[in-house]
Amino acid sequence: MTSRRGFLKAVSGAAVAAYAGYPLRARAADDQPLVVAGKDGMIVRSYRFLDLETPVEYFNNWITPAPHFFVRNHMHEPTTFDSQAWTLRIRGEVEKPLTLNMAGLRKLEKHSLVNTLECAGNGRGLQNPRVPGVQWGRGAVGTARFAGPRLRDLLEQAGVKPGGKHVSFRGLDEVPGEVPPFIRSIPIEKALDADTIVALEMNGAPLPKHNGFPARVLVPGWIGAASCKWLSEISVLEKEFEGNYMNPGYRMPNQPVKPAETVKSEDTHPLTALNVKSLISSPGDGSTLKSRTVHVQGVAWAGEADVTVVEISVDGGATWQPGELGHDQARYAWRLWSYQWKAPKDGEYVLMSRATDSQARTQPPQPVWNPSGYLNNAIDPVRIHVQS
Ligand SMILES: Nc1nc2c(c(=O)[nH]1)N[C@H]1C(S)=C(S)[C@@H](COP(=O)(O)O)O[C@H]1N2
Ligand SMILES: [Mo]
Repeated sequence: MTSRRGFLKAVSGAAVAAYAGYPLRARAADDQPLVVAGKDGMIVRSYRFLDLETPVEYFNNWITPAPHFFVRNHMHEPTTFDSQAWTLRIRGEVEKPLTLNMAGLRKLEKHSLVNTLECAGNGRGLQNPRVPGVQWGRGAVGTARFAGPRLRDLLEQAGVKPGGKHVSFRGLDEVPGEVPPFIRSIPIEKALDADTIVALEMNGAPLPKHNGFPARVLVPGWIGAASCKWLSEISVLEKEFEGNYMNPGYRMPNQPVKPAETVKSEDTHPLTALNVKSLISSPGDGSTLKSRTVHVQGVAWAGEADVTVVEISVDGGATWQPGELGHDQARYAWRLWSYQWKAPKDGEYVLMSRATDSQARTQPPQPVWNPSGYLNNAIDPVRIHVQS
């Protein structure tokens, strides 16, 4: 937890001025976890490199509007956004290294898909004991329609050599000081998948700056970190990229570990697809309801798998009833869900939602603790007070 004083020290002066569009508006008392509301009601988790979280009550649409889409930056966003001068290089284990420009990319067939993007660290701040990193609550997730050419069409133009087994991406973000650049790779199979694209558009408009303008990779169903923003270079590699953001970053222990244990690198694996997970967007945690008729709603997603059922509990997890899934659906996209409930009497209730997917995965009651707080998909309790 960051105290108010600590926070004000951290963001005083330059950082605040740099993000003048994100004024400080609301904050908790000194002993409370820091919550700063920014532009469009977004929660500011970091100003140094902009990290914006979506308040859960915004998750009542299948498509998240761009101003409400979370932002996760590891470094400074690029300062120039000239899509005319912008080029994308393809190099490495290819027959014919290429440099494409925007016009070249627009000539390729456009593929469009709705994808739920979630940061691997979403829910990190809810892990106990606390681990270092951005203390995300629940809202480092969102769903958008992404469109652009298929990565495989680009790779086919360049001609992947038989030895090409992984594909790495580099963006134009500005690397501060000693920090290594944000480069990660994905296996060639996922790179050649018909749904992996170089996205030029989000929700029918050019990508917003914060979300990777003019181009980003979109690796559907996988952790957000796979989808490199401000894309400038694609390299075909013989083996997985070796760098900070592949190892030790974004890895999960093969076996559960306890907080004090150290984990050897060889006992870990890189994160790929997202977990099964759900959230209650309404009613809000801690809210008082004036009616006993309660409309519970939220979202549920499962990465590369499909959500099969969302169950709701109104008694703190003792009993569960199936909710109703929304009509909007697409592979890799979350489902809206809802549940109508009549509270038998006034009082305090604990609501929970629990999603299960086509791989028979279901949400655990408690976070599966890990040293970097990744993929927290624990069932989340929402406390309400009914006072009709
Ligand atoms: N170049 C670049 N790409 C990046 C990042 C970054 O810092 N630099 N952050 C990654 C992470 S960790 C996530 S979760 C997603 C977030 O995408 P968004 O900011 O569009 O929500 O972008 C990924 N792509
Ligand atoms: Mo992330």
